[in-house]
Amino acid sequence: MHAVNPLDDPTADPFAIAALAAQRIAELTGVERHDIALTLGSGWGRAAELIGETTHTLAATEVPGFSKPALEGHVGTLRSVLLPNGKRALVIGARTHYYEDHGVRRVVHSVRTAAATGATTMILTNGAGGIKEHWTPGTPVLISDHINLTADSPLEGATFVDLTDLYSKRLRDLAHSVAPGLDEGVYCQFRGPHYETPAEVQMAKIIGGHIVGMSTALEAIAARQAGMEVLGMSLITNLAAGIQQSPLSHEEVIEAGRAAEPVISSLLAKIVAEL
Ligand code: 8IG
Repeated sequence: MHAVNPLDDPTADPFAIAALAAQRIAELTGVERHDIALTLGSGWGRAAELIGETTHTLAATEVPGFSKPALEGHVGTLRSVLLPNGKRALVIGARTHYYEDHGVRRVVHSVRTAAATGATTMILTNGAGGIKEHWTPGTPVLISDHINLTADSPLEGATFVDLTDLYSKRLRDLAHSVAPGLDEGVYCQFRGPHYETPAEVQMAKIIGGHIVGMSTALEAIAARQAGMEVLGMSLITNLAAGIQQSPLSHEEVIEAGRAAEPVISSLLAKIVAEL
């Protein structure tokens, strides 16, 4: 059985579906509004346990517009977490990637839903490749800006949205205060799902990129459109192709994420505690 996703109807209003999804989350959790939202990418999952008390776990498929995760290691759940300071976090463990080919509306639905639940801060995390040689696998990096190489946008029609300071300086400063020495870099979103060629990595470097990945930029744009303040963090699980001499393997990437998970998750929890 393949359930129909309402976002696949081109005449549907994606914001109305996000509002429905938020309403469903409120019904299922009894939590009227969430203050912050976190999308936990590979390597970041444990942060869900460290930031506070999970009071409700929903299968993403219970909420309109969400779909089953395509990838093992990506948990298809939405959690409502009560933070020690009394705030509420919506933890999104169900990312739809652009390379899944369901269209950009499905990619950014979780972000729009988070905004519709009331969240004003969006924390986007991912596993990614590093272009700076001193970033050994397991290094967390703050995203300072992005280059969107998908040639796509979540904005539809003549919707002009300013992306200056998209990755909030205020939140980056806060992260630096919690974790002195945290590095920053410009995130390049490629379509994937193949990793880059070494020549493409050199291109990314020349145009100002430091991190290569397959998510986050499109999500960040949607978050800005929704008026949210964005914090982006990458876990460097591998050096990008050609920067590291050995071929990239998905298994190694998963393993690097697993090894770094306790450290980076507690780092993220410390940042969330300061929000
Ligand atoms: I984990 O090297 C991870 N995700 N595009 N390139 C791209 N995405 C990634 C990489 C990488 N590593």
